Amino acid sequence: MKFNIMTLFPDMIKQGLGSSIIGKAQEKNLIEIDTINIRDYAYNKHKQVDDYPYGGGAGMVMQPEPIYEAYKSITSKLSNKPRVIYLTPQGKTFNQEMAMELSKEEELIFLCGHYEGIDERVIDMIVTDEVSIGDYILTGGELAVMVMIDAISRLIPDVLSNGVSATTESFDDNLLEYPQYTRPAVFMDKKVPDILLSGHHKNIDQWRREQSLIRTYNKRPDLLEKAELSEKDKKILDK
Ligand code: 6GU
Repeated sequence: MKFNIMTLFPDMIKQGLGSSIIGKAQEKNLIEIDTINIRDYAYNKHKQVDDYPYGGGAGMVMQPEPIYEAYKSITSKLSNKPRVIYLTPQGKTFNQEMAMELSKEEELIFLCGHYEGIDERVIDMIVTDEVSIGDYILTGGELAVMVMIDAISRLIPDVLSNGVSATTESFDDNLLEYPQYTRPAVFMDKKVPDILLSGHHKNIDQWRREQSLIRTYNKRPDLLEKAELSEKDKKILDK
């Protein structure tokens, strides 16, 4: 997967995604993250990329030309035009389902806005998807794109070393994950549940399913409406 990010703050992206699992995934060429500095496509000698809003009002608006030129620099050699995702609080709210859908693309382009926004004409011309990461306002799209790239990349084969952990996890089937324990078996008088030390894998699986159901019921009951529940699951929840 290749991610192209149009931004005024490429260092923020490179730093934020340079370490840990996403950093390793780049080293292993499982993903490629290319930042395009919109300011490199400024069209006047002052490297200006924003201007006052027509009609007045507070703040500055990002001008269309540098963004369009940055976009052309990515796509001019491509025969298949990638989707262009504009990060905005006005977009559709990002979730696991969207992450799974986007992880199937070969290449994506992200557009990060700043200031009071972007001239509407260039949004109309190049953007295919508008995405928000939640109902609050950030200073720019950079943190949002980092959130999206992290969530998408961990779904790409081999990015997570443990092949099962991308699937056996919260939200995969709209249930929260069961509780986890590691050594020591007793910590400040608190014991690890006996069943996990029993070695009975079938009983352990059953206990974990129960814990997932109970947790989801207690912490995120809204998710249960979307979960696929067996008759046995329903009986557990009825108790
Ligand atoms: Cl994608 N951008 C900005 N600026 N603020 C946000 C957001 C995006 N998602 C939530 N808040």
